[in-house]
Amino acid sequence: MRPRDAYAEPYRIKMVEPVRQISPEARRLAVERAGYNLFNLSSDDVYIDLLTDSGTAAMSDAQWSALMRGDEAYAGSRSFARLRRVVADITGYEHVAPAHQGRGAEHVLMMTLVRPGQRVPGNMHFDTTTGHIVLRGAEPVNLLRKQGYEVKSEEAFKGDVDLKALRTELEENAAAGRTPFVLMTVTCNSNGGQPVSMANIRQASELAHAYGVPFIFDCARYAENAYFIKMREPGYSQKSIKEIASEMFSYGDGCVMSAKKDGLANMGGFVAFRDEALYHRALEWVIPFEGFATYGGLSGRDMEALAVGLEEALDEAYLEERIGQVAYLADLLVDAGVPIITPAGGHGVYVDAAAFLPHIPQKEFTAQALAVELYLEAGVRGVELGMCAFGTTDPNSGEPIGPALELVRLAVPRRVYTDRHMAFVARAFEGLAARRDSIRGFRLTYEAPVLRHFTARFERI
Ligand code: PM9
Repeated sequence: MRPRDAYAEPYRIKMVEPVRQISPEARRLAVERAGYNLFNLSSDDVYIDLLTDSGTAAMSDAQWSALMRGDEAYAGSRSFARLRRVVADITGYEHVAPAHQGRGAEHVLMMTLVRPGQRVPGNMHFDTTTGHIVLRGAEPVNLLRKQGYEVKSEEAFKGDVDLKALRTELEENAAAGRTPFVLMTVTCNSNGGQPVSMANIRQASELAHAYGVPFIFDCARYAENAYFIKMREPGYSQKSIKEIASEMFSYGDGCVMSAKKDGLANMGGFVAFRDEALYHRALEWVIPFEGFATYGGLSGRDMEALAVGLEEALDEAYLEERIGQVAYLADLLVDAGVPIITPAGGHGVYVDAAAFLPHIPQKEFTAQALAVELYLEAGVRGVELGMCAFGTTDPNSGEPIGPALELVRLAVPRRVYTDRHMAFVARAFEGLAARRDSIRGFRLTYEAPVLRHFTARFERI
């Protein structure tokens, strides 16, 4: 990767959205009202919003213009035809059904292919994916290579699946009809936006196919994954991002996408399959839950913006800037002594809350405590990815079981913030470090049965 000052943003800023920082006292009141859950904050009370990179991208002038040609026909929309062509061109999957966003696409996929009692293996499922598998009465099985769980590392592809474990999983379950498909998430969000190598994708796909099991991508951040392959995997440096993406998809049978990430759109998603019969089965779930086959919960203008965004996200200059900005924030944090997952992932920096606040036990929601304090310190909103998002309860003892990693993610929206915003975030951590010993943990006062982190409420211990 070139140094940050060897190039500049490959765009000019044409429009701005004012943000303001409210006072420390106003932040204290706001977070208290929110039950110490940053999802409950009003965005007006947030200065720099790193909650998610999903649906938060700045659209280009080409995307804004494309909105005007949106065809709002209920059936047979030409905007859908355009979106379908772009998706088929990138993925090679001709049979495309739009969905309102990623989880809509996941719902369709799980209802189409998963039966109660089955097991769905993958590198590491995202939380909504896990939720949909569980809601279907099946079991999500994360088979990330053990290197993927190491916080500090030089590994180039920490999103790779453990091929030996995948073989065992398939050996034990596929023949008995317990494996509906293998799901590969690129990049792997849950362990830090870490890339998956082409070699691993190819071998995992060969394994799945050897056991007669389809190989499906969760490709929310596939363009970022392709950029990492170009930078890091031997044999790919001279290939275009599109060529790398096409090779990747050639190993699969279909995909689900939250297009709010590498689609550079504010809303949208889709499922796409190589097999037409599978697509028709999926439509049985698209139509009742998402909408007719040619809009799937999206307006024509959404589909136009998405069709343009999918192509823009393949631009190498854009990807260099995007991934370079995340790496820049990571470098600033490392220089400030903040423990983070290294190497930095594609869409955000993941702070190791357990190492930053070692005095707060995981069952007291260490990462939640750090996320709340970061907001109080500077009005910066990150997101907890730890005990609240991924914790479970031991059915026998009733004791909480924490995930391997206790993280706060600082997700960087695409084309939205400048490097000075990043510098401000890093500086906020210096303030936090100075008073870290006084930071306390939380206990839950409310939790929903699935995806509890979106609506949980807490009180301070
Ligand atoms: N990811 C994220 O912030 C948005 C929800 S949590 C604030 O990382 C993958 C890999 C995702 C993902 C969402 C979804 C669901 C599926 N797979 O949010 O429904 O990272 O469009 O997508 C979020 P939707």
